[in-house]
Parts: sequence; C-alpha cells; structure tokens
Amino acid sequence: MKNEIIEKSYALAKEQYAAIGIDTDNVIAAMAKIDISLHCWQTDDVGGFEKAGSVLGGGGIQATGNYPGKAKTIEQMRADLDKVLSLLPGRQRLSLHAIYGEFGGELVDRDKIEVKHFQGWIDWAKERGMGLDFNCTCFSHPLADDGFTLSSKDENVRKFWVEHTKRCREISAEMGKQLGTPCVHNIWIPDGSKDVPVDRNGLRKNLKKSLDEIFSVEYSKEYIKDSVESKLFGIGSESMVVGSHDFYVGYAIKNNTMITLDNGHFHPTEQVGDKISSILNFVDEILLHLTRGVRWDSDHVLTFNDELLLIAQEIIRANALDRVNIGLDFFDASLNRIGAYVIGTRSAQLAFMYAMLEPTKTLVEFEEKGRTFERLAYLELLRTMPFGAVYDYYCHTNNVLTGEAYIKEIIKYEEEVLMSR
Ligand code: RNT
Ligand code: ZN
Repeated sequence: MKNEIIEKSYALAKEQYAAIGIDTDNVIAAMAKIDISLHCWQTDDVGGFEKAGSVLGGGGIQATGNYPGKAKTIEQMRADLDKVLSLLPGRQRLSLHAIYGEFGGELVDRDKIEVKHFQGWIDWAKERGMGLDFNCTCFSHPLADDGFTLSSKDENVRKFWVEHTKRCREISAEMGKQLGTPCVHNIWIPDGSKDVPVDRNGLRKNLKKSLDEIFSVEYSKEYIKDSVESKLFGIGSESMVVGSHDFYVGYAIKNNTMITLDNGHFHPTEQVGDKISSILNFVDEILLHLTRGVRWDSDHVLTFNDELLLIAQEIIRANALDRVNIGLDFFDASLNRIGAYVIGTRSAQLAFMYAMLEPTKTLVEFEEKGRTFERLAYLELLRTMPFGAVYDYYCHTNNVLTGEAYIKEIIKYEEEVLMSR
C-alpha cells in the first residue's frame, strides 16, 4: 500500500474515532504494551532438535499436513523467526520448548538438559533485545508413551519427569536473569486416560506431589514466573485428563502460580474471555495460549474472530494488561508456516488494538442505566469502524509492510528460502 494512502486513511480514521471519544494516537502508543510471545514450534510442527528428523510423539499433540519448507535445523528456525519478526510491528518474546536446545548432535535425555544447551538461544535473544519464555517437554518421549508423566504411578517415570521439569525451571530462571525480564515457564503434561479410569484420585495426588517437589525450589520472581496449563481432553485422554481446569485452578490459587488459559482446551461453548475476570480475582497473573480450535483443540492458525476478540476486550476492559502474559499456541503444517505465524500474530495484535479502540466508559454508562439498545448499537457500530486503517498506520510507523505487501514478501521468502529446504 502506498504511504500516502496509509496516511490519508489514518487521518480519516483518527477523526472518526475522535468523534466517539477515542484518541487513536494514544492507542498506537499503548500497543507498545502488547508483548506477544511467539511459540517457536510453529516453524517445525513441534518437532524439536533432539535428534535429526524427529517427529511428533504422542500425548494429544497433533499437527496435520506436510507443506514443504519446515525448519529442520536451529539455523533454519532462527532464519524463519527473523523473517517473522521483520513482518511484525511492536515487540515480541520467544517461547521455547525444552526439545529445541543445541545438543550438538549428542542425545541428551530430558533429565540431563542444562543451561549450556540454551545459551545460544539466550545470546540470540539478547542480540535482538527479546525476552525468552520456556516450556518443559513432557511428551514425544518413550517415557511418556503410556500417557502418564508427572502423575505416573511408576515411581521411576514420575521422578524422571520431575527432574526434567526442575531442570527446565533452572534454565528458565537463568534465561530471565541474563535477559533482565522474567521468563514464563509453562507446565503442560499430556497425562490422562483414553477409557474411563478408576483411580482418578491416585493420579491427581501424584500430580500434586510432583508439582510440590518441582516448586520446592524457589527462584526470584524477577527471573521466572511459573504457570500451569489445564486441558479438557486430548487424543488418547478422552475420558479423563489428570491436570483438569479444577485441578490447576486450585493448585494455582493455593501455591501462587499463574494459570495458563489455552482457548482450545475447553468445551467449545465455553469462552476463555469470560474466565479472565474470574481468575484474576484470585491469582496475580495469567498466561494465554491463543489458538483457534475448529470443533476440537485443532490448533488452527489464529484469526481475528469473536472468541479472540472477547479475550482481548476482557483484558483491556479490566485494565489487566500488566497481569496477562500473551502467548500463542497454534501449529498448522498444511500451509506456509511463516505466513501462518504472521497471520496469527497480527490477528492477536489486531484484537488488542480493536479492544483499545472502544469507548468502554460510555458503554458501561449505558449498561448501568439499563440502556441496552444503545450498548448493543455501539458495539455493532464499532465493527465497521476503520480499525484496519489504524493498524496499517501502526505497521507503517514501525517500518513494517502493510496490506498485501506483506503477503507478497512471504511468497518471496517461500520461493527463495523455504522451497529449497
Ligand atoms: C497441548 C498444549 C500445550 C502445547 C505446547 C506445544 O494441548 O496446548 O501448550 O500445545 O506446549
Ligand atoms: Zn497450549
């Protein structure tokens, strides 16, 4: 899009928003607070670099499709991430999984990983002024094959995963220390039962014991922020998930950890947006895993839909941005992965910008006076306001391509880089 058109469109949009009491310049300035953590696993369908050509293991994580161009080495992944970063306005973080270390061709088992395997990533992030987040990888491993990790009744298996997760927290704390911004460490485990189990209680007691052991090591909150992620069901855990929402909400409140809300992890009619103002009354901070579930936790590319919008609106309306860590969690192997990455991240940015372009105070006044027609009418009006022009201008002021130009740039990268992999 021509600069002149971007600027003219923005000038008109600015006037339209001013008429309903919104200062678009302020909103653009506030976008600096939308720090989105990019999930590294979108570049390679959650494969990781433990061994060459590794494939996705069990545990309810499933990517479908085999579009060419997936990152097969750390160098390729870093090149892809740089491309993605160049097409995004604002600041981002990077979220790594434990299987993405630099293991130098050696097979380093999960209970042996160390900071040194991630020092390259820390340096990489430092050069770019980015923060890092981290995730233990309790799946895609022979000791996770029977579906139980931290809740396993096999004491050796349980201990193995406790040790892995402890090491992941140690690595996270070091990342936070070296980079000067706390690293969010997220625990998600696949543990659950395909068919109706009998001893749910025993498994949940085990999970609680494992978490207590893991969190018995204390680190400064300046270095690490801990979070736990629940799930309703997964492939192979249809009948029961040990780490259910009730389990982790209870654990998080009692132990002052964060709760991870992945919007693919609930019943399709449940809204994660509705949960935010409840949970934030009882825990200090939350982590979001933004995704798009189609009929199930399918992890489709995030798009600008009502579900995402409600999440962003609820955070902005509750003035809770500084208590929400925004992470992404989608992986689709059926289309250009870099394109998917950029679409999803831009959609998240757009949702937060849209939420900030709302005259919330006026709407609340209508609501409190019972003037529900005007509340609804304004909400509908906002949908056709020129928020796209504001987003384009935001990209423009960040020297980032807008409109169809970014699409062409991704096609060029596909032709020049991805297709020759
Ligand atoms: C799985 C969880 C989990 C993973 C990532 C890779 O259902 O959403 O967050 O997607 O850790
Ligand atoms: Zn998730």
